[in-house]
Amino acid sequence: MTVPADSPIARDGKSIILAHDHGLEHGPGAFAGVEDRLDPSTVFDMATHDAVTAFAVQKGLAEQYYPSYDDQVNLLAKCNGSSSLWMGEPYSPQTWSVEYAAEMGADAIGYTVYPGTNTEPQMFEDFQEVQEEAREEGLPVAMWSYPRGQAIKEHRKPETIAYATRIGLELGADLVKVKYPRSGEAMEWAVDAAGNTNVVLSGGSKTSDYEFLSTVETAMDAGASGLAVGRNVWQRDDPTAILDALEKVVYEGQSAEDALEE
Ligand code: FBP
Repeated sequence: MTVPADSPIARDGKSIILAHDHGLEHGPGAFAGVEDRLDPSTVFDMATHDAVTAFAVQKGLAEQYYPSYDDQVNLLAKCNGSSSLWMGEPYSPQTWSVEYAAEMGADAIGYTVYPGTNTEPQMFEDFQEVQEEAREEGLPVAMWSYPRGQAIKEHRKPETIAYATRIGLELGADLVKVKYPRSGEAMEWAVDAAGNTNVVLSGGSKTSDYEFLSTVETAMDAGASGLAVGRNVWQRDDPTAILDALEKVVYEGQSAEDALEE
C-alpha cells in the first residue's frame, strides 16, 4: 500500500513529518544550545506549522501534550524506541500498543526496524504484529528502516539504502524512512526499490540551511515523498524559517536556493 493523496499525514501525497523522539533515542544532550526545547510544548508549537503533516513522538509526550494540540497537529505514534544508554545488540522494543495509540487519536503509526542485526528476526515479528494491528485500525504505518549490525560497514551505501526501502515494501509499510544515501542516483534506486511505498528522507544531524535544503531538493528530484526530520528543524534557532523553506522545496518543487532567497 501507499499513503493516499488525501491522507491526513500527506499533502498531495507528500509529507513533512517532524520527529521528536530524541529525548529517548539520544538523551538530553541532544538539547545542548536549545535547552528551552526540553519543554515539549515548544516543539509541539513547531508542529502546528502548515508544512508539517505529522508529528512523531513517543507515548509520554503524546499523553501529556497531544490533548492540547489535537486539532492542530496530526499525531504519528512512534510505537517503539530505545535509549543510547543501551550498549547491547541494536533492538527497539515496543513502547505502546497500536490500540492505545488509536484511542489517543493517532493518525499514523511509526516503528523502527534494524535489518542486519542479530535481533532482526524478532524485530520483523514485532513489526508484523504492529502492521496488522494498524491495518485493523485503518492507520498508515511508517517504518524507520535503519540497517545496522556486523555486516553493515557503511550505513549509507546505495545498496544498503535500497535494501532498506525494499524491506519497507516487503513487510507492508506505507511509508519508509531512510538515511540519505549521499547521491540523487542512489536515492532514485531506493525509491524504485520501494515500489508504491512512499520513501521519506531522514533529516540527520544539523547542517547549514543550504546543505540541508539542497539534500532535500536532490531527494525530491529523485522521487522521494518528503522527509521525516528532527534535529534539522527543532535544534534550529529559527525553526519557522526552515519550515517555510522546506514547504517550498517539498510541496512547490522550488530549488534550495530559491526557497532561501524569498
Ligand atoms: P533526525 O532528523 O534528527 O535525524 O531524526 C530522525 C530520527 O529517525 C529520529 O526519529 C530518531 O530519534 C533519530 O533519527 C535516530 O537516529 P540514530 O538512530 O541515527 O541515532
